[in-house]
Amino acid sequence: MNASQPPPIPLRTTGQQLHRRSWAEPWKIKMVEPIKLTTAAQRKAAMSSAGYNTFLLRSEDVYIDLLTDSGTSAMSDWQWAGIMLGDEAYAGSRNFYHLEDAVHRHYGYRHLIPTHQGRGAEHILSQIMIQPGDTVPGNMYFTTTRYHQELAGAQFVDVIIDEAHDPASTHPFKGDVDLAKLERVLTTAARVPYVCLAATVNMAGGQPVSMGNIRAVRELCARHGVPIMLDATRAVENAWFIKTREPGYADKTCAEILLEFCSHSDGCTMSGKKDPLVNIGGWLSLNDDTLAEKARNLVVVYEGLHTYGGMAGRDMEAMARGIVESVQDDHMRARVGQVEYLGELLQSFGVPIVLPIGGHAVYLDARRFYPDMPQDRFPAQTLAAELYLDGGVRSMERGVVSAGRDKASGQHHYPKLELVRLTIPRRVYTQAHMDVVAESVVAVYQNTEKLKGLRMVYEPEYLRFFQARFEPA
Ligand code: P71
Repeated sequence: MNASQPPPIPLRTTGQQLHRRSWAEPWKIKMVEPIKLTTAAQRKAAMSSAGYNTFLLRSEDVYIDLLTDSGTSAMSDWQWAGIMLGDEAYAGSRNFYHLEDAVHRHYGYRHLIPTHQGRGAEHILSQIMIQPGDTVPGNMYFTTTRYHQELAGAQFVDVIIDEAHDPASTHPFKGDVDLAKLERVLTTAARVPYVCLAATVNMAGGQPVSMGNIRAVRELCARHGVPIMLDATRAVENAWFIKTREPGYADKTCAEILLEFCSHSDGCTMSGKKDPLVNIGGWLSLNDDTLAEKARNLVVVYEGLHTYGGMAGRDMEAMARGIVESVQDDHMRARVGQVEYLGELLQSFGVPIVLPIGGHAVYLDARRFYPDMPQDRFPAQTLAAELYLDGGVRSMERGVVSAGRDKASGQHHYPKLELVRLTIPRRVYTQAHMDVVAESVVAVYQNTEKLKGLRMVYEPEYLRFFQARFEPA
């Protein structure tokens, strides 16, 4: 809690101390969306017909949906008002220029190429920068990011610090790059087209990168003449962690920190569905004129004209306004604060979670829920299914199923982290929802005995976690 927290009040009746929160969400609710409560029998039937994969559930069968924070945010009245001001011209929509202005002002990059979502930007970036045989170092992989790099012919090499792979390490910046690992890649690889730096790091548990680290990465890369491309999907959440954890930044605003952070990179890919508070959209930003020209050429093939890139004018307006709202300190305090609330509640019940608590999600350590379950019985997939069966809470597997198979050997990648992500949509759920989630997780944690895990009965060729099907082992 911050320094302006009021002192505790002794309660007259019991003498207990009432600790006062110094803040709540900086908004009130104007419109509600009803959600359905289900019975245990209904959930059992739904889980079975979804092949024990939470991606295959119908959202109407879900009570509290923590599958993802991607595209699930609630927009503000100001954003909805902007929707009505969409200029749906094919070319040169005014909303594109509003978006360009917001990106320039808050992220600082010179060129904006809109895309339908983050992976659209990853695709364009990978195609214009990567040549077959290249190596792309990054601070842990993200599924779609790595996939597009590999599709363009590159090999991905993880250069994140070791602490990131240890769910119990409380390193405040587990997203940091290990400079020695990076230097090794830069000096030995045939060609490195760019370093891919994500902030925060989703697969590590929503963990941030420090300003000190990106500065050092910048210096190292500059010596080797290698550019840095940021995955800025949750860079504002990253800025909040810098503000609250890194010496020297407490008095700076998120907006100031974000600009400084991005200034150490040469461009970014962005999934607008996260930090920027919209349901769909994304962009690619570049500082280099020649590269931007290439990207503008390619975007018309896959996404749309370079002034809409797959988005409607109204979508671009909502995102331009979402960006402005997302960099407000009050917003970030409540956003990251809610994730912290759930995480601390779970910790107080002894539930094994990834520490420190991340920016967009609380990650359950599935290995410690089922210590005797082999990884090829899919402990995290099992835990996600159990959580749904218990209380209708939908979560996401982030373990061996997500990691996929090694191209050469055909074997599963066995990641050290076998996690279930409870991802909090922005401005959507109340504290009572978080309490119910915690109760459900605790119930599942106390009832792990008879579980034998799952067997994969259908495995799709690409990004298998989305559509794979399972049966109880
Ligand atoms: C998330 C997502 C959405 C998702 C994507 C793939 C599998 C499961 C869920 C998307 C990200 C992301 C980062 C750091 C790029 C993308 C792709 N995350 N970078 O966490 O987190 O963006 O979905 O807009 O194409 O649930 P896109």
